[in-house]
Amino acid sequence: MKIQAAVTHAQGDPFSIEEVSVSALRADEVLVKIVATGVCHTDAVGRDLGVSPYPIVLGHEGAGIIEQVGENVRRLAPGDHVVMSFAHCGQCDNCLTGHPTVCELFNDLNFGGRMDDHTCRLHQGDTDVHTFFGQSSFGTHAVAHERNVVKVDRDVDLALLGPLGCGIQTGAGTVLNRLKPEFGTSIAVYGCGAVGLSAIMAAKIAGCPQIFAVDVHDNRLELAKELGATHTLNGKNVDVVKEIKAHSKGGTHYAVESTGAPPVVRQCMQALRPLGQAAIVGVTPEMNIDVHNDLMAEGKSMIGVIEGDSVPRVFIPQLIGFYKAGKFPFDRLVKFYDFNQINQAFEDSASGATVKPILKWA
Ligand code: CXF
Ligand code: ZN
Repeated sequence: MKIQAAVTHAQGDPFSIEEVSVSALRADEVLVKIVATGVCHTDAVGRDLGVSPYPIVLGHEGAGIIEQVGENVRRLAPGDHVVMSFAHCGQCDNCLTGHPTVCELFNDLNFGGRMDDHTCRLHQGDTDVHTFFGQSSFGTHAVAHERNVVKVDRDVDLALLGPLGCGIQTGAGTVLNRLKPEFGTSIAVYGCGAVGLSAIMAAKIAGCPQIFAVDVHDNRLELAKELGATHTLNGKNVDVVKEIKAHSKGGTHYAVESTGAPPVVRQCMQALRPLGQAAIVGVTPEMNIDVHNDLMAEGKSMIGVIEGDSVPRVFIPQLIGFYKAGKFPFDRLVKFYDFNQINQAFEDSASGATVKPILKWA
């Protein structure tokens, strides 16, 4: 079949909406008519840094309606509302023990440009067009392995839900699935984009009485406060480590670092109390840390977390439950754009004008 999709032809090229052909479904795949799809920073990385082969259709926060299922698919049926998440093999030890975010084939399946059988599902004439995160949701339709597809309630606006498949589960899952702060413990969240703000909402759900939000933009800090931060710190104006230590009896129990900026990663470690744990979720360039002073001397730990250590088919319905109960108002982060404003949506994401753009087909 033929679809319309935003194609990236070469590294750094703007998106161009073009006709693309989709090969027939394989037995374990589903065809999803995309209603809307979120824009994540990793899509900009895919466009600009050559992490996956070109030409490619990016997009990995798709939400839509099942249009067709392969012959082995029993769990999903045409008409189901779904969110698509990251690809994983489902067979390795990490997948089988409930940690598909560290699937042995994670990089291959999400960034390798091909589906799990190593073929390309998308083409333009004789040219292979590569896929991203096993979905390529920047199109009118997307094909995914049924394993990566989460059935969701019909009584929630489907257009809102795509970002649960990546950015939002990354922030919320890091707190609720990985750090699991004990009731009464404190947390600091560095960076108030979609990931950081989702971590703040999750920390409120977990019952953290002190939630420190750190950013360099006052409007983000305002929003952080409305979503649950008890203290906001603008890193441009204050000594973040000193302030956090002063207001948290010597440092927080937990931290989530979402900026990926080395000086902020260091601050995040220094503002932990002894035995504190920091989850690193921002992609950080190679950097040095003082292992003795920042980690060992005070029994601290630094944990890498991908996609909130989530099992999407378990965690995304839980997040929707919190949203319906008014405890997880992630709709406050989003702004809708028509699909053909895709380049504008990326500009607004990069400038910080929009926290979480969502592209919607008319
Ligand atoms: C990514 C972040 C970088 C590592 C792979 C997963 N998550 C989403 O965009
Ligand atoms: Zn993402």
